[in-house]
Amino acid sequence: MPDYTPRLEHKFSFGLWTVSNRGRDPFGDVVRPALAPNDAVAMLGDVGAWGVNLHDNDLVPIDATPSERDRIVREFQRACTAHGIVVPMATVSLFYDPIFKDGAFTANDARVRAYALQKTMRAMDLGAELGAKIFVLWGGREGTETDACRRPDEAVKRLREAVDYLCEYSIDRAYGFRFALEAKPNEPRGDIYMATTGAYLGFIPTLAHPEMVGVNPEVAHETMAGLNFLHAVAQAWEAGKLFHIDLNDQMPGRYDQDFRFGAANPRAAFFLVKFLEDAGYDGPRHFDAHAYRTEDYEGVKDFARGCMRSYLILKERARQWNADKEIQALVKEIIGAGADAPAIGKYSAQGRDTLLARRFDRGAIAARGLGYERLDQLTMEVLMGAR
Ligand code: GCO
Ligand code: MN
Ligand code: MN
Repeated sequence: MPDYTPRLEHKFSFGLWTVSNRGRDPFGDVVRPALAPNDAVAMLGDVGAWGVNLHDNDLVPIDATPSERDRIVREFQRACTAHGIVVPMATVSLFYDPIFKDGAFTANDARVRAYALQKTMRAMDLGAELGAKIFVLWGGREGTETDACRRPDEAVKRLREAVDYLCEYSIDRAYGFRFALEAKPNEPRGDIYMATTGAYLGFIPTLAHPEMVGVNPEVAHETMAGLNFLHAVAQAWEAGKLFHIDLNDQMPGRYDQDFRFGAANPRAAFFLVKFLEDAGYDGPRHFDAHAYRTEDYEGVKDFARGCMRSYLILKERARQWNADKEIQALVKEIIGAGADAPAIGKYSAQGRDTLLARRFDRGAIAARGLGYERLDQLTMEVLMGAR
């Protein structure tokens, strides 16, 4: 029986806001009592997690005095040390306070934009103090209900100006942050700018310090839009931009569900875990999800353990898939098809002439069955534990 115990080297992290989620939704109030940040850290230590991530205000209330802030941070650091938990990522809440009702970096009121930068710099100070090296920016309120309010290209310019400014701040203070931009198509705004990970991958090269900026794709966010999350992750990985990842689960076309990792679509979760493991992604495996509203804090622990355990089970299934002789023979055959085709590679006059002169037997090539049904069934059997 393989061992599915989470270990520090697996780099499983949870947002402070995830295990502390109290189950409030637009239709009903909280169902769980408040969980103090230090108790959340104790819980994460207990379930075997490696890291905790936080928004500034998950830890420090927005109106805390500097001395209150320092005391809270000290006590939190003590709790992290006591429970063997690190802080790999920090972020900033630019969505909760009413001042952000029209967005933060893209808001029309210049005071809101300036305050958003000030708040983010302070959140970076906090993150750096806690040892975080990744800073996530999720523009939850950067969007619209009506596009009459501003030109969307103006929003892109404002966002660029803000990210450029924050890169300079990180350099100035020698924090060494890598920024991870997180896309979401909607919720809480009617539409959010930079709706997909791909949109951010197009935006990053236009920045002053593109090398400092990558993405933080989230399963639920591409899935809400009916997109293939793995394809977004793979594009980010291939571009060297997969700085962080938010794991959870979601049914397409629904509200933002934030289910336990693997709960809604284990098949998609399998291909994702297989990709991350095969590619050698070595960043945090961050669970940005929360327990069902039906649960008490014992249920929250079940939820947290379940996220990590499902990841490890899928990782073991991926290992099995890679070691399965029948599957590997099929893959080899599939990938090796057409070995006698003229090489493409880099453009050259000789290559061009060879390719232009080549005759292709379209009928014969198209007539060949590819065996993907068999391959997929074998994959499903690995996944379902039948092999
Ligand atoms: C959401 C987002 C957030 C962000 C978090 C970090 O849908 O609410 O996923 O949970 O990940 O705010 O910036
Ligand atoms: Mn989310
Ligand atoms: Mn997220």
